[in-house]
Amino acid sequence: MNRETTWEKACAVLPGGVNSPVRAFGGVGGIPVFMKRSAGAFLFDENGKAYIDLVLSWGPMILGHNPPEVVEALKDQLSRGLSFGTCTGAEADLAALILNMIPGMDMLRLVNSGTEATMSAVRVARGYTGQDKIIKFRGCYHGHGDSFLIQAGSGALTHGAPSSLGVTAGTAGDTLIADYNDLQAAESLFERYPDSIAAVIVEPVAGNMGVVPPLPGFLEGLRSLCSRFGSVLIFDEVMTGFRVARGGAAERYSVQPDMITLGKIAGGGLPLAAYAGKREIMNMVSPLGKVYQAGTLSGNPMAVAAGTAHLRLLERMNPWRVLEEKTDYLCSGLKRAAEKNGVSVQVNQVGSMFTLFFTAEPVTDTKSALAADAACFARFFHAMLEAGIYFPPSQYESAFLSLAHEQNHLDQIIKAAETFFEKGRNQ
Ligand code: KE4
Repeated sequence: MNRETTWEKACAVLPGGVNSPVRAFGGVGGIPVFMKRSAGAFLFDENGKAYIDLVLSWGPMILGHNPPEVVEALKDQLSRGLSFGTCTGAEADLAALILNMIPGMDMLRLVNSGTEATMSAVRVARGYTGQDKIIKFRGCYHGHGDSFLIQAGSGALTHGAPSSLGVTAGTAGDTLIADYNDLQAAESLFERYPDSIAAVIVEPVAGNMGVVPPLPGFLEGLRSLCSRFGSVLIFDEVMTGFRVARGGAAERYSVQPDMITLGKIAGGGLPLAAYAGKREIMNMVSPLGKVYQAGTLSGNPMAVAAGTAHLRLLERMNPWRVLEEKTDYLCSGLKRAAEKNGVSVQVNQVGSMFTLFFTAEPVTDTKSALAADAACFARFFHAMLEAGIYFPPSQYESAFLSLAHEQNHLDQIIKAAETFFEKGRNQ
């Protein structure tokens, strides 16, 4: 069956042919590639063509696809059962492992997606403070919970609906918006609503408008504002957790939030996420407290087995320095190739997450990200795809490296990019 036929079949039964909008190639045009297998640094399409994978399931596969230790742990759990809906010792062990890796959190609740984690964290913050409003930042994406689909990033930005239909005015009215990296704007919101803000939720490194690092003082400033006004500071580390450092961005930037949300890498490729907090906050969560949150498959044995094996492997391999060196090498190679051919690019990188923006101006927020030449990115994306390299299909997403990406893979990416830039110079 060819790609067009498969696409027609998918479009007949799935809205836009996909189960998540950003996979639909809407940001780059064309028909998505249907992948059938993964291994190490590679994805393979239905015709067996190999692609160096820079999406890595949107972040989770930091050690490369299908780490043998994770696969073995799943096979072992398979022999004991798929899902119980009961307490298990393993879920408590995983919670303890995660709490030992991230800074300053006392308890956590396992859930099934980053969206569940962020929705729950905000509900708990509202229950804990008795306040209704939250502050989020333009271009940040915290999953598809109603409160977050206002000026959101990721697929919402890619598909031109940063503020989704179906979100009630009441809900939207409780979400206050400031520009990312604009501490003054956040402070003004606190001064305007001094006793109403339950939480600030922020991607401590933005990854959903493309990668945008926090400017010096931004995270520290949010910390002091939340302390001053008695609001909960939530670091949404679904993407940055276990990615930019062992303890995520909280460790990398030495800023201590009150709650942290996690996902992606935490599940080792299976649906598992978590929200964590200081004890006095997490004591609000049912059945201890009066903030309700639940889930049939929360902490299910298969996802817990994968997440536990993945994080234990990360602890043993301690890959963060090597990952950063690989990404430094790749990003400097891309910059050099573009400069050599007179192509203006910004390469924003934190650890092993990065984005190539086609613009001469620094990208520090949504406005400057939107000013980049997304049409040129689309041409770049397809040139790379043709060359067997799978970048995220949107200018407003992060690319990732894994431990499985070898030097020759990085050189292949740089060479393919150089060929594109050369053509760009001659166009
Ligand atoms: P999920 O509900 O997709 O597991 O997580 C939502 C989420 C929350 N917070 C951050 C910082 C995130 O990046 C995400 C999800 N990231 C997108 C990629 N930018 C997931 C890909 C998709 O939507 O298909």
